Amino acid sequence: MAEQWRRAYLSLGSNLGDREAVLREAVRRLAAVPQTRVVAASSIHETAPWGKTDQPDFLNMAVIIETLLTPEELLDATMAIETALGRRRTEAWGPRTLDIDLLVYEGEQRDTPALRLPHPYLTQRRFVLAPLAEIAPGLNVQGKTVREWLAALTE
Ligand code: GSY
Repeated sequence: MAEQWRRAYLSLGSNLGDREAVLREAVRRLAAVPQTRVVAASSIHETAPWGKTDQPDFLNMAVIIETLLTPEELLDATMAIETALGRRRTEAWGPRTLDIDLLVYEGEQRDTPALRLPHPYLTQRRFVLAPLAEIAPGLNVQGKTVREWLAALTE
């Protein structure tokens, strides 16, 4: 069967260390993942921390990739990049050198402890939607476009 490249949409965030350098290196490393190519990257947004607010501001961005990897293989690859760039999994909502969230994987849904697709917070977080709307405004997520979800946010 012919290989099938599929699109996936990722959110990247950093609020420790040289945040911008970390994000740029993360995009370079995503482009170097086997059987994967980066097709678009948003600008970098400075955002106030959501949830646990007594931590430094984040830099966030969104990336579109095309890949032959399964969602689970892609998750393994993104976790390896997080670890390589200094992520320590200590506090659940605390500061982190790098967070890569898999938001949407074309044609796939998951609801496992390791992976939920689409990402459950995607439609509710401005720090995710605003960068994503730059590069995928018309992406449909649960019946609305990213642009519409962003316009519907109240906070
Ligand atoms: O879920 C990603 C980590 N994270 C972030 C983030 O990336 N950006 C902002 N602004 N707040 C956040 N809170 C958490 S947890």
